[in-house]
Amino acid sequence: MVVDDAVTPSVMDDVRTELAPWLDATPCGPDEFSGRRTRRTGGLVARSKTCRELVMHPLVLGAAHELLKDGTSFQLHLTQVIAIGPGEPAQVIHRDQWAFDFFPFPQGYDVQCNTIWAMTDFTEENGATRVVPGSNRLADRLEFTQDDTVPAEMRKGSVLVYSGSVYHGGGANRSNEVRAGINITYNRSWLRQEENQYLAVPFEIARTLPDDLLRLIGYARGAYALGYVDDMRDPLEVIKGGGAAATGLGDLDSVRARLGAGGTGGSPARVG
Ligand SMILES: O=C(O)CCC(=O)C(=O)O
Ligand SMILES: [Fe+2]
Repeated sequence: MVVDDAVTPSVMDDVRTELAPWLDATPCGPDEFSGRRTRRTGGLVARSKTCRELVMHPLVLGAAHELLKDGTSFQLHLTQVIAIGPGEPAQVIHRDQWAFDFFPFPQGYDVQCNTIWAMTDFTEENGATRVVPGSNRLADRLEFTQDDTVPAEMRKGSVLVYSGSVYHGGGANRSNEVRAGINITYNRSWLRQEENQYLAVPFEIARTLPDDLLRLIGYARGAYALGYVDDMRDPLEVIKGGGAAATGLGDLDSVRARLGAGGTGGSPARVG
């Protein structure tokens, strides 16, 4: 699904200004999947204030909540500017959830909600993301050709939202310009994050971030107990101190409600 003009183009100009030193310094990818003419720049929560707003965009969080609401919570999975240079061939068509060691999640059970924000216009010619529509309902480990796909063309400031089960890939860039997108993805908080937020966001920066963003990037317990610190302390309490969060395990009432509902939902998902 593409949400047209989710932010104004000037927001993307701000991102570019904030990230300029890192974008310029990023080398091209080491292999075909990363793209030998493609630069991938991460650490966006630490490096760009405006990217924090994209990470927390209510429309996207709403979509992630809706997709993953049968679980207790979700978290930020990765942040990455993907700048596809001229002459880059099309990326192999894949599912992003294959990152989890190709675990065969049950059909219809999504573990990831993904976005690609258009930092430049996305056109068929410059390498707009190629998507196989409806492929979240198909079997796993399928192979597709580019003919099976459609380009997610969109204006700068628009955002493509897709689940980890949708087959897709970066398009071939047949233009003379760089196609830049901001890949920001979310996953169930009982899974490992692809980008290590604890190391990508230096502690000195992390402790200045608002609580809701910190929880989303991983300073929270996933489900009931995952990710507590030493004497069952809440990670937010550890980083901020001063009773920022109650010490103890997760929200037991919500866990009980889920058990009561047969362990298949029944309680609202929390962000973070
Ligand atoms: O840049 C794009 O359009 C998509 C890239 C992609 O799907 C990936 O690297 O996993
Ligand atoms: Fe992908």
